Amino acid sequence: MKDYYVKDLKEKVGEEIDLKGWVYRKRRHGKLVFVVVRDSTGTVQTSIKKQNVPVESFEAAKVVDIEASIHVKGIVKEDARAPDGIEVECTEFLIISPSPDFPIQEDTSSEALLDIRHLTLRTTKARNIMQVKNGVIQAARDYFEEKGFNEVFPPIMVGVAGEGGGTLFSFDYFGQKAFLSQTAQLHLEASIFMFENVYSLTPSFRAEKSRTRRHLTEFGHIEAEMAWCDEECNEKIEEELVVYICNKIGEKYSDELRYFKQDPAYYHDMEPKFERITYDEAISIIQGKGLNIEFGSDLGYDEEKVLTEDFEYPFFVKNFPKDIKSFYMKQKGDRAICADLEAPGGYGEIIGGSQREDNLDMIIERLQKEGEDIKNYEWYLDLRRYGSVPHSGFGLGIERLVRWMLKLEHIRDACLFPRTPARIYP
Ligand code: NSS
Repeated sequence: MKDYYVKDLKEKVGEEIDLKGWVYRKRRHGKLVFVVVRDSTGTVQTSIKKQNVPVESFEAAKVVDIEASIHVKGIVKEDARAPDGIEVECTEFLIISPSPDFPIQEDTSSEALLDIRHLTLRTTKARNIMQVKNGVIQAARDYFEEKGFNEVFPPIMVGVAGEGGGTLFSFDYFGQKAFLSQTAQLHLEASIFMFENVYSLTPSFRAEKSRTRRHLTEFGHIEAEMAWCDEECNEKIEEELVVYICNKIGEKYSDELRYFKQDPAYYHDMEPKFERITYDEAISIIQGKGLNIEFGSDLGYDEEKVLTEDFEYPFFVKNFPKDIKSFYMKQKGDRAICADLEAPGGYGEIIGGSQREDNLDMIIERLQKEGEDIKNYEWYLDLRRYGSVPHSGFGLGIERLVRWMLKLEHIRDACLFPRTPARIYP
């Protein structure tokens, strides 16, 4: 690893340092070459003057390519003209590995950038997004840790559909049909009998054909499940978690937020006081905006877009008709005891949560209605047979949250290597 990182150089004025990184930009003025060096923490200008360096160093600086890896030695100087007020005056300039014809240009199209995503990751935009995503994951873990939850690692290869047969990726598991997990929920439900309050961070998979700006076929899923917890308690945990994450990002990632023209104070000062509206109210808001949605339909991309556009903060939509919701949700009359958390400004759903059905017969009836083979669910049904307790939980889509926080055009940008119906490469 390195001795010096760009972000620390401001404190090293007058000192001799050595810096490893990549060429971000380059300019030449006769006997002087300026190379802006990029590392994981930022960029800094270095100057290579012919009279200050060995001949080979000056020749190397003259020909070095954008994104070549380099190792420079020099003295940190104050320089009012440089972006951070400092510059490294080189005494030595070494190319570690060249980078002829680096394929990213200012005008490279977004599809072409995705084809070379392995190289696009080096851009400031990608770095800033991934930095915030890392902060989101860290903050979520901190929240759960503070609340006494245990993290568990549920299986990714499963034998049951958690979220309906329509979006399952299936594969052959030594002669048995198996699936990539759509949700950790069912296995988290089993885990509450050990830990009471549990959470997991896993990839979830959905064979969604929907090519929207917010659907992926593989996404990062933060899921929690709590014993002895009803809908109110569930919403409180969801709200606290989202606000905790937003506060932390507002506090620690203000530069990244500003890069995306977001006000850190909005996130930093957010409070856990999200509005709650009913499904019926949501339908009338959507109808009032001229969309033709019937009572009893689920909210899709367009509906959520208009529903959320005038809200300032995330809000819950509660009490969906039970028939459009999952088999495991507790029923109350013709409604499910559930709530989706919607992100404002047209971004839409970021969390799906519910109180779980504890009536064994009702679960069996729902599964049969959906054409599921009860045999595969016997283990899940056992959870209701042996010491069942009232419990609730939810799932938060990490890329959806990041997309909303940074107002990204497309959810793909919030993925390291996005997976969509049209993309498994690179
Ligand atoms: O289908 S969900 O609404 N709910 C569940 O999977 C529950 N079984 C979670 C639970 O209670 N443990 O998905 C939860 C969230 C949803 O709100 C989105 O934020 C995200 O997962 N999600 C997605 N993100 C990106 N792409 C796709 N296709 C996607 N589907 C769901």
